[in-house]
Amino acid sequence: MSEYVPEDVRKIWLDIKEMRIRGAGRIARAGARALAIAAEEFKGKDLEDFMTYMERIAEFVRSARPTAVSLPNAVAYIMNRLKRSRAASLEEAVRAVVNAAEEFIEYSLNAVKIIGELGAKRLENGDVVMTHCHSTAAVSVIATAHNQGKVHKVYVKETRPKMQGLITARALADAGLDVILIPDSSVRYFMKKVNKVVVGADTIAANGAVINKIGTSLVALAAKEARVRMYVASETYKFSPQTVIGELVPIEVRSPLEIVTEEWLNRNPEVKVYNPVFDVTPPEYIDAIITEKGVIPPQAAILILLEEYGLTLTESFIKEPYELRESELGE
Ligand code: RUB
Repeated sequence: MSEYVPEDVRKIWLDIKEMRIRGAGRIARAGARALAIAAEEFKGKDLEDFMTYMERIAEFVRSARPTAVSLPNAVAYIMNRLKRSRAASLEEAVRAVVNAAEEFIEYSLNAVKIIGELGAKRLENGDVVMTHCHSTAAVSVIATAHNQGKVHKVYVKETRPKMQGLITARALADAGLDVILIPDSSVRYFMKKVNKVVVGADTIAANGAVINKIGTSLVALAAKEARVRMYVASETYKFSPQTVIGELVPIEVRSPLEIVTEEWLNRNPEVKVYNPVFDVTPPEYIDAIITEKGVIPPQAAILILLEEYGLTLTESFIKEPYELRESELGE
């Protein structure tokens, strides 16, 4: 019983690991869904067994993509709600997990909409935008600004090796924008043709540094040189509480087989292939971080962290349930 992991939870875990589910927001929502499924599929009858089982499931879900902070933050949100529910029966405990997961997912989806509205205010009529990788939050900003008649043209970087730029190109073309897909290596060449950069974030550190898909820091460098404004769209659950206590954000390194074939590797045994998939953009390269709680300078990241997680950082990072502010939805 204690080793039991429901099939659907294993499937979500594998989908995250193998990047069929990807992007920090989607990963967090999938993690929340996995916890709800696990709770509903618990086979035992005892509340204490359930609590132990959920701890183990939480650890399992977190391990799917260990460097994406949105995932442990989503899991912590739900597990804290479970603990604080002081459930007196198994049924109450299951309900507490399912409710918290649904609440997190709803919050997360609304946050993306709010970010779209707030971010679009930073874009002006006639702006030409560049973006990198595929970020739902960044797409929300660009598409909202397009709906408001401000932005018509966007340069989308292909984002090797996994080519997430193709997903972005499709999404923004569907939203009605003129999309120009460009090679990663052309970022400096095209920077003279754009006047705003909008990207997403995997993780935001306490000092305002942004960890996002490899190549983001080069976009930021080129933007700074060309005096192009650089905006990062990020939900607050991507801010990393561990960085407040001095932890560094680990950078995920993936398989060389995302870059070359196995056959090529075997033919060239003396060549090492290294595939880090995120990089760090220092705060001084970022004009603003657009969150669902407001647009902040990167240096104010610590304020978001203190508001969200409190001054005392313990194993339980999230102190209060998120509150939705309907007025910011712009609907
Ligand atoms: C995706 C990536 C995205 C952020 C934000 O990397 O770096 O920019 O996760 O995405 P990967 P979103 O494809 O390796 O997961 O705004 O959708 O949360």
